Amino acid sequence: MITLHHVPGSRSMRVLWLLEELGLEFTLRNWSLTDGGLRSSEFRALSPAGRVPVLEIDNRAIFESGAIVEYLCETHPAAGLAPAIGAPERAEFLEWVHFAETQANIVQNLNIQHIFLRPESARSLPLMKLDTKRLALTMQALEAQLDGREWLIGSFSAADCMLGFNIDAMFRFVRAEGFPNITAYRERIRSRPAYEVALKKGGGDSIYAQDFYELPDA
Ligand SMILES: N[C@@H](CCC(=O)N[C@@H](CS)C(=O)NCC(=O)O)C(=O)O
Repeated sequence: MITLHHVPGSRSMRVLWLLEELGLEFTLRNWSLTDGGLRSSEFRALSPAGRVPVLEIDNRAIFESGAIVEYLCETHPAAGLAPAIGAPERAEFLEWVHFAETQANIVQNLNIQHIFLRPESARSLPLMKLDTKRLALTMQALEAQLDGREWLIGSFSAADCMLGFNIDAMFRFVRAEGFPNITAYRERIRSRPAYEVALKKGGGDSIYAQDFYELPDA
């Protein structure tokens, strides 16, 4: 019995998508970012920092999306969604699994500044500018990695589930012009049946009310 603790549209989408790619049966338990549930003792017993995702599997609960993704790949090697431990290609796979989280943290800062912080006077324009530049740098790195590749490490892997989650959000803060490889990659992701099923099961409303968030005037 596998249970994914999930918030629609959050990093738990990575795990939801991977579970679908692996064809595993699981139960979804939905939580909210705003009703205090993630701070409850019940949830903190599963995730000490009160964050999703958490995956209950094999008689334990695993937190941190990257750890869950690596664990699922290691315990389902026949699916071929990660190079084997010790294989030469493994390092590149791990780089992109963890790069995805570096990038997601920058996106999260921008979400806080542009969307969640109220009143608007509480925002920091220097931080917003800095994080927009840092996000653009990660996108340049991604654009270069995808040059001549359909997927991050060549063939589809769980690193794509980690990073694919970021794409919709990154284009809210940095315009897509100049990133043709990422734009085409997004289309390839959207055309994966498992991704489509994952979105249907766990998508929910987006936090974004606008297609694009300009930096406020200085
Ligand atoms: N590095 C963690 C980050 C998890 C994380 O920050 N999740 C967000 C949702 S995307 C969350 O649960 N936020 C709740 C909070 O900060 O209170 C991972 O990849 O699992």
